Amino acid sequence: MKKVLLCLLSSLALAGAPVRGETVIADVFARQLTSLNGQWHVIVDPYDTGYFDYRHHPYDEAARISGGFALDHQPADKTELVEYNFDTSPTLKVPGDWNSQDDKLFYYEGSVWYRVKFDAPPTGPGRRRFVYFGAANYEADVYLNGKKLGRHLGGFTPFAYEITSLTSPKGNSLVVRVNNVRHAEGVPTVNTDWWNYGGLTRDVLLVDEPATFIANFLVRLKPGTTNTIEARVQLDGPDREQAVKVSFPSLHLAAEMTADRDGLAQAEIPAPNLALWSPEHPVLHDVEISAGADDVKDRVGLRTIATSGRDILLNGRKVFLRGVAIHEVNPLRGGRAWSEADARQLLGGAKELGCNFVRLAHYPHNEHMARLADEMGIMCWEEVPVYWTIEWTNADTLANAKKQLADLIARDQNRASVMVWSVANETPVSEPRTKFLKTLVDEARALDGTRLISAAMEVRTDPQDPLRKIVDDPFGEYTDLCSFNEYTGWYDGLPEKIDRIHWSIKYDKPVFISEFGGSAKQGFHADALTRFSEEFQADVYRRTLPMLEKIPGFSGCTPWILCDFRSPKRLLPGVQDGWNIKGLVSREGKKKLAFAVLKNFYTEKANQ
Ligand code: GCB
Repeated sequence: MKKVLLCLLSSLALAGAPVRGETVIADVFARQLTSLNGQWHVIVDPYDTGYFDYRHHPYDEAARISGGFALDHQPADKTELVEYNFDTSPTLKVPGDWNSQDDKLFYYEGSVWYRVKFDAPPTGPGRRRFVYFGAANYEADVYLNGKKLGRHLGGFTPFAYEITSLTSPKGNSLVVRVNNVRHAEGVPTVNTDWWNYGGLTRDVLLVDEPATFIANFLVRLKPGTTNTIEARVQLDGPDREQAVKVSFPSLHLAAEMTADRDGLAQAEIPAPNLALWSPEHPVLHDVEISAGADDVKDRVGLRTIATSGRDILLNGRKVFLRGVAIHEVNPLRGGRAWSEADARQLLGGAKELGCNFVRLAHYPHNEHMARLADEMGIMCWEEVPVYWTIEWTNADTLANAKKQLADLIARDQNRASVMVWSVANETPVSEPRTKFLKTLVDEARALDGTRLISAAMEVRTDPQDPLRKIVDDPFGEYTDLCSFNEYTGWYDGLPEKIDRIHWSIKYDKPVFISEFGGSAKQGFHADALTRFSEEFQADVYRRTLPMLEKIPGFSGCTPWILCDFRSPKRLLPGVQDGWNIKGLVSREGKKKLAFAVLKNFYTEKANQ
């Protein structure tokens, strides 16, 4: 398949501006699916030649199709100059980041055009078809048979477009321009301590649905109760005012309702003697939702999470969060984690440490993580990539962050394991920053008032007393947890300082230490004062844990971090070599000494 390059006006149909918006399809793995995963042809396009003409005008905006890689069909006129060809281009695996698949793309930040061909038997009357992307980092322009479906921003949340009337029985061409260039106004922005993996990093699926279908649903305990299930179902399609049924076969419970004009159906179902979800008993109940020709199944846990003074209460009982932070990377394979097997490996590591909690840092991880956490009995903190500096006064940046948060909540709101929505990490205190984050808190509470809201805040040191650590970030007024990252003994002094510090914490809330730790090169042994030795890192843990125990309201922690991970900011040759080595487990999967220190602490905690 070829395409015309050069900027010639054309009389062919338009690629044009976006023709459709995104559609929410929650619980996607329970749908009627055709996977488009596999080897896709790719064109690496550092100058965005397929996107801009030679005057640097986007072909999309000019509504011209000459040039541009969006189209993938034979030019009618064989005399046209064609300077690209998907068929003879190399391939990359989808899902997968490009950096870890091809050495030449290891540091690449730019555009890669992906193309897959697929057949699509007619949907039949009264059916609809969508193309669904689990995630694409960071910007994705999606075209089907030359028509633009839309542009999606944000590298870690799902999106779907309707393609019902756009597919042919044979030889459809789905083209995606994925661009991972960092932008000051982006979420995240240009500066992060993790690798900017680009590509179609999660599943790409065709989803077939009836004309009116169940777009999303929410099943949870009615707030303030443990004996009433609240169900909400959102329909999408032309016949919204129809009967909806929600049933829990193993509980012998069901409710029938009718959706309103907006497609929203709601019910409360009395449910006495419910077995509640907890890490010790991660009981999941089958749930079936049906509406007209559509039918979706899931397994959901039911539980309550709340705070009372300085305590975190799970199902009304005080709980200590024995956690660890995790990046969405598979250190052994290198690159982004995306599969259920990857999730099992990462959460298995947390289990082995004795964790009942994980912080999924610093962006939404793939859906398998929370699903598996539901099954394995691991509570989760989920986060959006509002990280370090962000353009706090930029309305588009705020809209972007809000959308990422809303899309994450829409995807994971039925996961009992998710206890915390985190709206930010280590953002510098200022009025515009606090206003920005407060908007996100309001958004999260409006969408889901049943989970704890937090953010990883920063600690400051008393200018008069270097041993006095102060937590008084004004944003702490708005969160349910008083969570902060603290690196005494690594970025601040030597480990012995840890024993001497004291705390002034403004908030009468549960105190959660969202990060602490230090770096160690696995296998490098020295005395406990030698930086980057396993002994140094173990000493940081040995001293930090008892110090934290003395903080009133200390309710849990997620030390930084389970596994070493690649970071372009970690450049020390022979030691870091492009890796952040604060992991308790190395890139070879080997445990460092600190692993056992934390594990022992958690074992004692679990037995208290
Ligand atoms: C932090 C950041 C985290 C970094 C870590 C470090 O405070 O939240 O993203 O990777 O410190 O290793 O310095």
